Amino acid sequence: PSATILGYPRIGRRREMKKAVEAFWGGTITAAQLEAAAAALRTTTRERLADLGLGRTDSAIPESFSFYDQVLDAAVTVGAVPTRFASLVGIDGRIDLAGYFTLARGEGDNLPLEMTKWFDSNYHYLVPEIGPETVFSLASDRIVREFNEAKAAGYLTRPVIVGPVTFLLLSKPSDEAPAGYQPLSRLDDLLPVYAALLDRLAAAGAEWVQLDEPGLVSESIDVPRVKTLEALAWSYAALGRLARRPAIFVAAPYGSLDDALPVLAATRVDAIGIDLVRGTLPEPTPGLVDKVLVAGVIDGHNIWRGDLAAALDRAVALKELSPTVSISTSTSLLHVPHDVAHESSLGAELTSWLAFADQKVGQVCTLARGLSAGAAAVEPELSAADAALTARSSAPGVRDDAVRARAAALLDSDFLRGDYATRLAAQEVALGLPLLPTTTIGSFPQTADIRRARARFLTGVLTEGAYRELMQAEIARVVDLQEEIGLDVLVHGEPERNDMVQYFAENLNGFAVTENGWVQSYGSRCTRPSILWGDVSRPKPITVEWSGYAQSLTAKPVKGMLTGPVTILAWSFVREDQPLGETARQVALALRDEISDLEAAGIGIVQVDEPALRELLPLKKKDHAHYLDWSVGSFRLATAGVADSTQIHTHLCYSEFGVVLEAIGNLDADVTSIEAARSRMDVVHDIEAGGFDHGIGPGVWDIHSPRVPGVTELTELLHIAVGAIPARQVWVNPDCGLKTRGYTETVESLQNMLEATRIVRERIDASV
Ligand code: THG
Ligand code: ZN
Repeated sequence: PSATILGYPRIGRRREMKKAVEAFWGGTITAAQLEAAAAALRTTTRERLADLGLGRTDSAIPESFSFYDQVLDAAVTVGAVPTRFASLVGIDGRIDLAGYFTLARGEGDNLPLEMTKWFDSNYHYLVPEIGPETVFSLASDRIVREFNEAKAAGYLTRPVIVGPVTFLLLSKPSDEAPAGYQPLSRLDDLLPVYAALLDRLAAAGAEWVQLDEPGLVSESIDVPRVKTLEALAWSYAALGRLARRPAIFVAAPYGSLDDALPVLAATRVDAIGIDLVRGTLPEPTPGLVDKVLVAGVIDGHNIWRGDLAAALDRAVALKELSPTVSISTSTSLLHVPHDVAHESSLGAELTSWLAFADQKVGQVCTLARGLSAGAAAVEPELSAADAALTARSSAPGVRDDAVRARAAALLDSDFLRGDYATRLAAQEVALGLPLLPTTTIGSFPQTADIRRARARFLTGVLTEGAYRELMQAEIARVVDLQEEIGLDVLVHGEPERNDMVQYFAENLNGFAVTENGWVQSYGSRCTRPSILWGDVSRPKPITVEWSGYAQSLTAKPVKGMLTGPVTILAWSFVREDQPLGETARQVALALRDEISDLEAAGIGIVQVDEPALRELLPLKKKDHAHYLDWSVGSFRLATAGVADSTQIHTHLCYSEFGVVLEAIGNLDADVTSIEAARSRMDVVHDIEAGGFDHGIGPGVWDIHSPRVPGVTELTELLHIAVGAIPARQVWVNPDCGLKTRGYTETVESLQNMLEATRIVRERIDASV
């Protein structure tokens, strides 16, 4: 096909799939009804993509549907079900829909597959578990059935599956695997299953199959590069020589293939997808001239309409390397919302700068015409995009001279606090906290009442004054509760926030929020990323009133709660017309003012959360230093304006701290809370080895499950912490915010946490 996309959103324009899947979980619809809803969505998607210009019968339309996650789909297709879930597998080796969801969500004591971030996106995939006991087989024909379903409706579509190399690179060793086990060692056993699948697809009439291999683009996985390249060569030599197979399209989104490109070019694959948005134009490479090159020139990861003429130029340049070039998106469109036309409140101007999934499909088709018939044939579309870009560059708010002047005048000293020993002494005097201070991460459960009040305020049923009173009543309740439980550092509970990023986006200049711009985060869960389109500034204080109110109710310190610049960027759609570091500085300056106002209002502790610090870490090691420089710098810029006596906290989650441990030290926060309970405090040993000397709160309660941790368990975890790290550095807190928890388990768990702290404090006192 001359035009294609690597994948399309699968949650539904009105989040139909989210609703259907959750209805199935809740028992209100049957598996057959859920299958019917999914089939209806796939039908709508194919029709829509054909209407937008993709070919109906030339394999241009990808079959990229998933009920939950594409990596889980691949695991189930090749029969990689962990032993603890063996009972879900029928005698025919298959797993039904309910069993599939059990792998994703767990059941009783059987924990689900682990969830982690998909490359440098905000999408989470499920981590397959592979060990010597894993028996690979073609255990699901869902992919073949979906192809046949399309065929019956008159479409020749292109099945999509995660490729074998990436599948094993993303897997982790199973519980049964010996130490040092590498899932990649099972490649020879896995390839026959992919071969069998390709044979079945060819028999069904598939002309092309898409194997997603983003694992080739990333270096941040602990397999030596040579091993990855060997696996790549071996896999596609094996699949390439199959007697009966569809043409093979290997897609490599999220960056440059680099040294993997010559390896791939030397195999018998028929097409290679090259990300020309994140990656660069490849050098002439032997073998490439015989491949179809799929030019990923439309950004699948962001929502800008962009420079269409430049995108066409890149595709034309690719034609130097092979005569056969197709136009595509750089990644699956999974990362962007469905349709700009669903937004009514963004304003005509901002809307004209945007392209969501459907608009991007249109752009791909336009460029395909341009590539075959010449730029002149699509001149109106290219110049309309250019005009939008020109208008955008000079639109009010995109550039704010005051913001730029302030950023340009920053001095090195604006990024530096005084030395830690002096700060520690000043904070001891100012705060008077006990050994092993107890606190929470910030949010308390968001009850149905809170959500209802917000909805009523937004629709005008509640006045602002009435809404404020309800939120204040909630804050007062949460402060009382924390005093009763006996916590040392209190929080206001964040009832006023819908989402920790969207809330700040709504209150800062330079951001817009969407009404329907839902993007899948994991499973049925979605977020609505904000759009950061202009220079960022703070029209007025945001959180001061809420935190100040909480502080007025108690003699204990109340911790102010902010979201850090990196996380605000990571979970928004960010402008691409300036370096991320520059945008991060603007956000940091706005937060710096907020922190200064909090300080002036008597708040002596401020937490600036950066859960996404790890997520934006570039996939190539050579880019790490630059990223860590601006990301850590923006945090320091936000926080370095405070007095020595003001205590700065930060919170990070989503594990894999190893790679960013040094950066965590460089944040120079007085106290850092991290996720640790699920790994039984493993991370404290890294912290000990790293010589980290500031305050640290390894989470003792895994808040991701409703389970209440007992006093004995919590005491043991605290002992591990104070065994590895000097007790004067240790804080006691849960793993993460409590927003999604219920009150019953919250109160019980916090009470147990306080009791465990009392026991450990006593033992420490007795031993000195
Ligand atoms: N905020 C934002 N991005 C995030 C998180 C966040 N990305 C990473 C991580 N946290 C993702 N986790 C979640 C957790 C819960 C939900 C979504 C992502 C969730 N969403 C609701 C749903 O789909 O039903 C909708 C929420 C709403 O109504 O606003 O529960 O915390 N920005
Ligand atoms: Zn967290």
